[in-house]
Formats: sequence, C-alpha cells, structure tokens
Amino acid sequence: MHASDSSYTTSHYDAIIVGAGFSGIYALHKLRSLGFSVALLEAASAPGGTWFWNRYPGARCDIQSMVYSYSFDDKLQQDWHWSERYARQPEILKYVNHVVNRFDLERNMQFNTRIERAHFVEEDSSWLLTADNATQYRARFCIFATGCLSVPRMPVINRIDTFSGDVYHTGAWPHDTVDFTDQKVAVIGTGSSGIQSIPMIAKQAKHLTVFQRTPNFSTPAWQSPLTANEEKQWKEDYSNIREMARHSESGDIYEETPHSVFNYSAQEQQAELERRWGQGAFNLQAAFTDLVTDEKANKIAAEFVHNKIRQRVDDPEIAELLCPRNHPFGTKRLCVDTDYYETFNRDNVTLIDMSKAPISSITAQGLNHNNVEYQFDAIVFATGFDAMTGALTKIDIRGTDDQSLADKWASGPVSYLGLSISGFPNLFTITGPGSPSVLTNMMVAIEQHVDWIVDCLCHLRESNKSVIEASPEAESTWVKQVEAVAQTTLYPQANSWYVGANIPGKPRVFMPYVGGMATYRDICDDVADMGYRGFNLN
Ligand code: FAD
Ligand code: N01
Repeated sequence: MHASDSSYTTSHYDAIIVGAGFSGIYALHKLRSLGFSVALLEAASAPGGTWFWNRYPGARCDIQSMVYSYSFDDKLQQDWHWSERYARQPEILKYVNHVVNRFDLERNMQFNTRIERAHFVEEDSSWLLTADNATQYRARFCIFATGCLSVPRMPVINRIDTFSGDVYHTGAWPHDTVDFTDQKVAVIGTGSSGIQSIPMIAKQAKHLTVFQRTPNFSTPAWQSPLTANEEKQWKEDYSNIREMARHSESGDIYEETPHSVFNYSAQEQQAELERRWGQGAFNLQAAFTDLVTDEKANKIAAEFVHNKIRQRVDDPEIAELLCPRNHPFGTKRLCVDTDYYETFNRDNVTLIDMSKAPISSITAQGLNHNNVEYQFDAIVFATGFDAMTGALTKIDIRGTDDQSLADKWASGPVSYLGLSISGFPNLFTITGPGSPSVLTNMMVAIEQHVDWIVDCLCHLRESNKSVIEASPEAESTWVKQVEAVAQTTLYPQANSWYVGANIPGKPRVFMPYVGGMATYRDICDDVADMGYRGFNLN
C-alpha cells in the first residue's frame, strides 16, 4: 500500500477510532485525555451507535440502566438521572449526547464518514483509512469500535423488493415518527427486537400479523419507574456496585450462585426459579450453575418458562406455538419483554408459524406464505444483524503482505483475546469476536477493552515502541481456548447469531468467549502484566 493517494487530503493522527457508539466515545475521551491525537469517524450523522440506529417502538435496554451506563467517571454517574429501570431508546440516546457534550468530544468526531478501506502501510507501520466521502486518514493505531450488532440484515426472500407499502428494519428505523394507526402490519422475526416492538405495534395497528420461524425464551422486565429512593440507594453504593459488575462473570449485578439445580428438590427448584422470575430479565438464567451446561438442568428451566407462557397466553394452541423447543434455554440471547406473550391475547393480533414453511415470496400487496396471500400496509423486518464480524468484513481491511481480513476470517473469525489479529499490527477491535462482548453487560465489556487498549498504547509510548502485533501462536492458542470453553456448554447447539447461523453461508463458529467477564479480565490483565505476553513489540 502506498503512503497516500494524491487525489485525497490526508490527516495524520496517533489513533483513529471507527464508530461513535459507547465504545468509540469512551475510547476517544480516554485517549484524548492522555494526550494522544485522535479522530473518530462515524458513518451515521450523529453519535449513539446502536441507540442512534435502533429507534423502533419499544426499543430499550435489557440490563438495568444504572449498570448499563458508563462507570468511568463518578461525577457523571452521580449526576445522571435515569427515569426507568430499563431506559427507552430516546433516553439512552439523550445520555449518549450528554456524555459527548459534557466531555466536549464532538470536535474530534467526523460524521457521515463511512470507512471503506483500512490498509496497513508497511513503510512506516501506520494505517491509511479511506472513507466513502473522499477523505483519507492516517494514524499509527487503528481502533475498530464498529459494533457487534451494527449491520442490519434483510432476509433472503423471493421478490423482496416488490412490496409497494412501507418497509422497515428495526435496526435502521427512520427518524420521523412512524404511525401504524389504521394499518395492517406484518412483523417478521421474533428475536429481542421483534419481542420488544410487537406489543407496541399491536397497540397502534388495526391488525398485526406476526411471522414466527423460531420462538424464543423471554422473561418479563418488570419495567417500572426508578423511584427517588431506589436511585438514592444505587448512588450511595455506586462504586461497590460497579466493582461487583466488573468482577462478575456477566458484567451484570444479578445474584450469582455456586449451586447446581440438582442440589435441590423439585419443589425447591421451582421456588427458586419462581423467585428469579420475579426479579426479571437475566436473573432466571443465573438461578443455578448448570442451566446452560447440563441438558437435564436446562430442561427444568425450559419447562418452567413453557409453563409461564401457557399461563400468559389464553389460547392453548397459540401458547404451544410460542414455546421454544428447538434450542436449549439461554443458548440464544434471552429476550426481556413487557407484555409480549399477552399481546397474543388481543383480537387484532395473529401469529403465523413459519417453522414448517418459509415465506414463499413478497408481493406488491404483502406476502405469500403456505399458499395464503396476505395483504399489508407495512412490513417490519425484525430479522437481526450480520453479528460480530459483519461490520469488519464489510470494510476492505488489509494487513501485512496485503492480507485481507475478510480472507483471513473466511472460515470464521480468529483473534488474540478478541482484541488483536495476527498479521494486522497496531489494529485493535473493541468487543471483537473471541471476547465476552455480547454474552455480558456490554458496557462493562466495552470499558474493560478500552482501558486495556489505552493502557497498551501508553505502555508503547513510554517504552519507545511503535508497533504491536499478536503472534500467530498466541492467536491460535486463544482461538482453541474460546472453542474449548464453548464446547463445555450447550450454546453451540442453538442455531443462533452467536454461531453465525442467521446468515446463509457464514461459517459456523461460536464467536464470543463464554468463559465469563471476570475470568477474561484476569487473563487480559495477566497478559499485560507479563509484558504483553503473546504480542510482538517493536
Ligand atoms: P455500536 O453501538 O454498534 O456502534 C458502532 C458504530 O460504528 C455505529 O454507529 C456504526 O454506524 C459505526 N460504524 C460501523 N461500521 C462503520 C464504518 N465502516 N465506518 C464508520 N462507522 C462505522 N447490550 C447490552 O449489554 N445491554 C442491552 O440492553 C443492549 N440492548 C441492545 C438493544 C439493541 C436494539 C441492540 C441492537 C443491541 C443492544 N445491546 C445491548 C448491544 C449493544 O450493541 C451494545 O450494548 C453497545 O451499544 C455497543 O456499542 P458499540 O459502540 O460497541 O457499537
Ligand atoms: O435479531 P435476532 P434481533 N424468515 O437475530 C427471524 C440485541 N438486542 O434484532 O430464529 C423468517 O435475534 C429469526 O428467526 P430464526 C440482542 O443481543 C437486544 O431481534 O432465525 N424469519 C429471528 O426470530 C439480540 O440477541 C435488545 O428462526 C427470519 C429474528 O428474525 C440481538 O440484538 C433488543 C428470517 C431475528 O432475531 C439481535 O436481536 C434488540 C427469515 N428469512 C436487540 N430471517 C434488548 O432487549 C431471520 N428471521 C436489549
């Protein structure tokens, strides 16, 4: 790669960050405050990442906002007021903008700038990035904060472009208000996005038809306003709570247990599951140590949720259709809902089971499924993302010897710690494949990665080194470790986006590190303490 192309204006930095979600924003703040010259480039017109793009009705977090937020600045967390237990998307976006303004970050951000190429320049060990708007950027270090769930995916369906009504994807929702009043609406997909949006759309639409290929396990959020007293209690103990979250396996603060389900009688098991159900969200998954490692234990939890679904849904046949049976409980991201199952008790909602027959085609008026023609005013695709690798493999990233990252990852992503890739010196990924990322409270994962990367850059600066690269041996050992730990669980059994099963042709590899946040943090700290073991520094 040549140092620059004369048709572009090139700016030079110590570090370039790509992506203005929670990861990129914190990385920018931290690097800049330590004296690095840095620019952040973002495809969108404003910061927010996930919370900029996912504006569908019902979008909110599934980790309590008091912990699904930055912990790096005590004054920030003490000053900010969350109105509800799980904040809605507009409030999270408001928080993002508050952070950007509070730390005066926008002056180092460039919006409407989609990076299309990132090439390593061997002559001087720098990265040259080229955007879609004819700008180029050079930097010693390149940090991809491009997100695990940032490339929305439209399914492959015959004549998908022929619908004459309104088409939406939950992950690229319009900024203008969408009003479904008096409309016949279809939602395709029943993952977390579908499960959050379906109850809201049902309340507005004349009729809602839900097309479900695979039912998912969902637990109630028990959403409520955050009272002044609750907020006070959180804030009085904030630093302890944050520390607990950082050193937990999930990055969240639900009760962890040392007990197997088999330590209890059947009655005690049900009582504990009931208690956890009452706490909401991921508490259920953490009820016993072996729910996602032992098939018999898993069945107890699955059956518990099936019974809850049967209680919540009036029509027994619909209830059975909503009970997940083709994957173990917890092996797809657990969904967290408000009135999801109850929505199917409404007169204006129909559930269509697609498990035996896919949609045969989209038509100008709607769609055809199982020889039935459906007519709609709007179709909502809640069909997910090219997760974990999509945002990176879309970019033409080339390392030493002009090696392409997409080629290197053709059989599945490989990395050292999900942070660094052999053959791609001075390049870092925040929450990359091979790190706990999507299996945790991602705020904790993000802060841990950013802190580690920034410490690493400071170490290089202090030791007069300018190049760091993961060794092929360390990378290969880590990939085997990620795979080995996944195989001790039931996770690989599910056709989830964790294994790339939602994208036809994507290699089936369990991508996140399932060994837990606390264990992973210790490994990363140990690597740094041992002089960046597994990396070559020059
Ligand atoms: P993102 O927020 O995805 O930001 C990445 C940014 O990079 C985007 O703005 C994108 O436009 C930009 N980008 C990508 N490619 C390029 C390019 N080539 N050039 C320029 N810019 C580029 N996690 C939780 O832990 N708890 C939750 O409750 C939770 N809720 C979620 C709800 C939804 C609807 C979704 C989709 C995800 C949720 N997640 C949740 C996961 C969520 O993605 C993370 O928590 C977090 O917001 C990720 O931040 P990020 O900065 O790493 O990535
Ligand atoms: O996407 P998904 P998502 N025909 O991939 C179906 C986070 N998140 O956007 O399972 C018919 O989970 C597909 O069916 P199947 C969270 O990490 C969090 O909902 O492949 N159906 C599935 O039902 C989450 O896990 C929140 O059989 C098709 C659905 O579309 C991740 O983002 C909220 C199809 C896709 O589900 C992704 O969630 C939102 C086809 N051709 C997102 N193709 C919170 O609550 C796909 N489907 C915090």
